[in-house]
Amino acid sequence: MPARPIAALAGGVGAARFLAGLVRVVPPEDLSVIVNTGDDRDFFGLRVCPDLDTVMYTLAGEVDPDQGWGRRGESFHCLESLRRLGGDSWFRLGDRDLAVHVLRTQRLRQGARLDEVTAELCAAFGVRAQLLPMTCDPSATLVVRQDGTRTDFQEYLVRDGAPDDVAAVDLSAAAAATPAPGVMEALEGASTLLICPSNPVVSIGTILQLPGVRALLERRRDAVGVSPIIGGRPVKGPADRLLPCVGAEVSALGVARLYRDLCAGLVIDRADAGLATPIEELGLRVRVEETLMRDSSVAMRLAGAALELASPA
Ligand code: FO1
Repeated sequence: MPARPIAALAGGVGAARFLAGLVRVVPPEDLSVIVNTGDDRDFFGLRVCPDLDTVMYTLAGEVDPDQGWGRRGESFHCLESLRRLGGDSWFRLGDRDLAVHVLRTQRLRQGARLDEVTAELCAAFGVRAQLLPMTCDPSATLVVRQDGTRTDFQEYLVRDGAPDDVAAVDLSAAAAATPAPGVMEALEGASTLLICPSNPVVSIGTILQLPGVRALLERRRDAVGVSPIIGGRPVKGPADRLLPCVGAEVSALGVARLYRDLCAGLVIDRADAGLATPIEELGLRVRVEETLMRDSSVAMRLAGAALELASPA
C-alpha cells in the first residue's frame, strides 16, 4: 500500500486535538499517525493504550471533551465495584472505555498484533486516518525518581500526581523495540512530516528512541513541529518536570533545540513571539500562531499553519 501523504508523531491530548483540526483541513485518508505506546500498561489483566485511545476517541468525536481523554458520557460502575472489592482504582477506567480494553486484550490473546487490533478498533469507531502504534513490542517508559526507584509512567503521572522528584526518564524499552509494521514506511513515504504538540520527552522522545526513527527524521530534516510549551509552561502534563531531565529549558526555545536536527520549522504560540528570532538562529523556520486549542477552529488554524510551514511557497 502506498504511504499516505502526511505522517505525524503523536502523544495524547495535545496531539489528539491538533489532529482533529488537521483532519478538517485535509482528507483523513491522507494521514498516518505514529502514536506513542510508552504510556501503555495492563490494568486488571487488560491492555490499556492511553495515547492510542485518546487519539482514536478524539478523531471519532467520542472523547470526553473536558478531560481530553476517556470516553464521552462515561460511567464508572465497574471501577467502583472493583474498588469495593479491594482492587486499585487510581486509574479512572470508565465502563465504555473498558469495553475497548476488553476487546483489545481478547484480540491480542488470539494472536493479533497491536497494529492490527488498532486498525480494527479504528474501523469500528469510523476513524479514517491511519493510527499506527509506534511498536507492537513492550516499550514501557519508566520514571527514575530521586530516591532511585523506577516507576511505571502512569504510576508517576496519575497515581503519584507527577511530583518533581524525577531524576531521569528511562526509555530503554523503546530503544530495544522494533517499529510496528508500517511505521518506517509511513515516515519514509510521507511528503509532509509533522510533530504534534506533545511532550517532547515522554511522547515524541519515546517514538524517536525506536531504532531508525531519529536517523530517518534527521536525514529528511523537513519535519514541522508544534511547541507544546506556551509562555514557559506546558499546556497539560508534566513536561516542565521532565524537560530538565534531558537538559532542556522549559520553553519553546528549549523545544526548538531538541528538534533542530529533525525539523525545518516550528510553530510557536503568540505568547512566545519574542523567541522567534533565537529559534530562527538555530536554522528553523518559525510561525507564530495561537496554539492553545480551546476549540476546533483554533485547532484547524494551527494545523493549517503547520502545513503551510512545512511547504513554504
Ligand atoms: N489521566 C489522569 O490524569 N487520570 C486518570 O485516571 C486517567 C485515566 C485514563 C484512562 C484511560 C486513558 O486512555 C487515559 C487515562 N488518563 C488518565 C490519561 C493518561 O494517563 C495520560 O493523559 C496519558 O498517558 C499521557 O499522554
